[in-house]
Amino acid sequence: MIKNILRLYFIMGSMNTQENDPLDVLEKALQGGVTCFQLREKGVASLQGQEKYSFAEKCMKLCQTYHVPFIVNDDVELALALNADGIHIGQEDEAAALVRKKIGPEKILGVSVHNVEEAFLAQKAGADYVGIGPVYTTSSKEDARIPAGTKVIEQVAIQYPNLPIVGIGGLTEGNLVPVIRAGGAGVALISAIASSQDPRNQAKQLRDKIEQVLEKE
Ligand code: 3NM
Repeated sequence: MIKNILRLYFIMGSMNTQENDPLDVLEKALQGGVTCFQLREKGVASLQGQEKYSFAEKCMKLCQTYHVPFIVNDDVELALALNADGIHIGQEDEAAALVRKKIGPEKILGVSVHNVEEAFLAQKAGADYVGIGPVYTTSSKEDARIPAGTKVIEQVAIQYPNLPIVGIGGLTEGNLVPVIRAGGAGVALISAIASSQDPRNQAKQLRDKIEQVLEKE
């Protein structure tokens, strides 16, 4: 179940779409076939307070229209206030076990990890999936680590075959195949869709590519 929603995992904040309307980009991405959406309203120029809440609510409603899970990055209070489908946290955010306690057993919990040990701890704390990256160089995360290729994905997939993995960082239609071959259930990406002039078609092409590769695995 979780593996299916990780196939094409779109992440975006209102600051990621340049001159385009972020809600329009999100709707087109949903029409193109993204399987999950994470609101990552973070960093310079991100919305705060009531503006953030209101934008998040609009994103969630769009996701509901297209029956796509809506995940909130790092803001447990917002996720609970909206009754979002889940939350995604990094290693620097609140501890995963505490977040699991706050959100209860039903909501999706994703945790960013960078090695086998962190993956083990995330699973133990109740994570439904782990995000592993950056696979390639990314310009969408200010404090991104050094790109690690697909090595960690492969190691975690071998050690924990039942823990769903999504690869992240610099992924495009042209370079995503190794992530799936390494054992990733899917790819998470921001700019490939958010910076595209044709997000619907871009999402569709990405989704088609992923389905093709998964069929062969
Ligand atoms: N997390 P793009 S890389 C949000 O390595 C995020 O954990 C990363 O954006 C990690 O698809 C990243 O534009 C940014 O490279 C991904």
